[in-house]
Amino acid sequence: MPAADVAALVAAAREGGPRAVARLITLVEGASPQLREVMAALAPLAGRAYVVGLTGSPGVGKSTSTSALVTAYRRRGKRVGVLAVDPSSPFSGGALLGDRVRMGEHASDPGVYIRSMATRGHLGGLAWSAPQAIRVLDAAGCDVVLVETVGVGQSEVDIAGQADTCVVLLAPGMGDGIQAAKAGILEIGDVYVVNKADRDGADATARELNHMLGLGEARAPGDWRPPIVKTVAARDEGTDEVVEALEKHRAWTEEHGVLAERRRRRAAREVETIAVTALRERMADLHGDRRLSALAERITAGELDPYDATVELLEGLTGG
Ligand SMILES: Nc1nc2c(ncn2[C@@H]2O[C@H](COP(=O)(O)OP(=O)(O)O)[C@@H](O)[C@H]2O)c(=O)[nH]1
Ligand SMILES: [Mg+2]
Repeated sequence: MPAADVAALVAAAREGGPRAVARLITLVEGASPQLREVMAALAPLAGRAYVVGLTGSPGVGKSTSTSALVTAYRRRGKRVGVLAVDPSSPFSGGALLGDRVRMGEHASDPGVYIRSMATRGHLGGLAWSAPQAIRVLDAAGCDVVLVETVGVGQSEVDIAGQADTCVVLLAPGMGDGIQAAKAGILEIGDVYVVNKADRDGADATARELNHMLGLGEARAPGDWRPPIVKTVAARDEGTDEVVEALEKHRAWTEEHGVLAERRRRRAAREVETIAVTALRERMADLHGDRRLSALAERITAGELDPYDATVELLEGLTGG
């Protein structure tokens, strides 16, 4: 691909050009040679969007709920970005095909950007590319960015760490209650949604969840108590209550300095990820490198121990 005119792309994206937004995301997720130029151009524009993460087991209704939330925010006149990340899917399409169908109703809406990421095996993984895609949507003027991810706990994308507000979805009859404790979702949810409330067991799931959330109660007055909202996403029931809960949480995080703290932590983690990725790249370049074999020789000759050798090696790696 020929080099992109980054300044023109960013300007077009800010005007709401969907193709410019798509092209920018492609540039940042693919580690293109222009990645740094793009990120530098975006830096002063980002930080305005409200980032909402939605997570939960496959099939609980994340995509359906996301689509309903898009509709709700559009009704409120907000521009919305959607990032659907599925670290478990090796295909760009397969697992997300259903999402594309569900998101279909928003496809022609110029106030909505939808992007799927299923780039497993990418150097640095999604933890590396998701924040950059979020930043593009943010800079493009999205008021809200909804990030759908699968797989709480073992996910490459720690969505709780990437979002301003993290929504954990459950559904009755999926054994979620027991899984919840295991996967540690009781710590990450700012808002809990029991979807599929049209099915038996929704009240029991909500009760169980409430009980489990209550057990960890060591909250000071003024602390955030995650609400539990029951929804039927497939019929757009309860969506307004979810939006209300999100807005409340957002206001709370702003008031208590939590939002600023979360964003700082997010930035720190991002730098860490980029640094580790860069270091790993340089390590990979070392195979067959003379520096490494020279160190190895000194170790086998008893002149150097592996720890001192590592210090020497790392100094050489980071110096350049
Ligand atoms: N009965 C019922 N089914 C739902 C509801 N929300 C979503 N579904 C269905 O559950 C299935 C999985 O939904 P999806 O949004 O793809 O779940 P995801 O894997 O978490 O993204 C789909 O067949 C949806 O139509 C709901 O509120 N009630
Ligand atoms: Mg989905």
